[in-house]
Amino acid sequence: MGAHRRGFGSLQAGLAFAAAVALAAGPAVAETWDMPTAYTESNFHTGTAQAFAACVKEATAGEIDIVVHPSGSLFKGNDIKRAVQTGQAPIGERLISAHQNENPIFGVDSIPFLVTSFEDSARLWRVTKPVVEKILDGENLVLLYSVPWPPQGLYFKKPVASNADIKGLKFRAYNAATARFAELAGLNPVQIEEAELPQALATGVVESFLSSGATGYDRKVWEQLTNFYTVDAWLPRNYVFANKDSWDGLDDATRAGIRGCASLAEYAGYWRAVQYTDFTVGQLAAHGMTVEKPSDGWRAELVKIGDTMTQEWLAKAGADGQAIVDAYKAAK
Ligand code: PCA
Repeated sequence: MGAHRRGFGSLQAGLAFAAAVALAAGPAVAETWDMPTAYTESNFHTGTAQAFAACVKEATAGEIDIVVHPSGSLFKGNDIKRAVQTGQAPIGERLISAHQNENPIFGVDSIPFLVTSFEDSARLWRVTKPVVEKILDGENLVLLYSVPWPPQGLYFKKPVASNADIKGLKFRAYNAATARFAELAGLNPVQIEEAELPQALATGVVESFLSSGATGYDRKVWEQLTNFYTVDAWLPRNYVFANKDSWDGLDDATRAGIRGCASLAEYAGYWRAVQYTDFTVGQLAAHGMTVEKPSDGWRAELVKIGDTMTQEWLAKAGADGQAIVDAYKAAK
């Protein structure tokens, strides 16, 4: 146990420690694992993380107390992976494709139109997971679970019939793929964390973006925007990872308990995402937004951009990338 950090010296960690000592409940000392995440408290990924935390507490008889810190409140989205790698936090959650500049494999879930449904997302993850696990292992990280976001669509404050209608609009990007998409579509991308999206929309820093109905709902974007196009461009994923030293310091039973909770979180989170999709898209409409599919002509333009991005990704990701795409297609 000695190797793990005990939270951030939080009162909670202190109390848990004191309680464990005072009650002499067992040989283990309760340990707080602060878990930074990037997305809002009400988001379904955060709900999944909280359920995972409750499960872990139960499975480890209170030995590991995971405290979820949403909305980039402990570490900003961009800093979470590094914080966990370096042991500043023992566990964290992040969008996998946010790291595609480090390794193109992390961007496989953001190749336009490769995956457009939850079933395909699950199939792609099955062939990607061992590769991601191995990359993380080389980065002092242990992969615990991964849950997809709902399909990605486009948000605007006017009706759009083709790329000509969106030329020059200020566009919020959340990873390299969204930024590249924007460039190819003639939009002006700015990288902005989901936690800062409401502010960026309210102040006019951005006026369009590509994301899920879930994020539009979580961030009440009907306050500024009017149109959501269900493009189903891709389904990016979040993953949850632990610091390897923290992980290696746990005994076998504790690790097995956490693994069980991670499997449950991956399963439940997937179905939570499926359920949240219709609910949130329905809520956009209920708050006055026009929700529709892109016209055939516009979709053809978007698919062409997707083809360019697919070629670019394959060129960057090389044989490893091609192997994942081939295995995914063979599994279909
Ligand atoms: N929401 C996140 C990533 C993908 C999604 O649906 C975001 O907009 O940052």
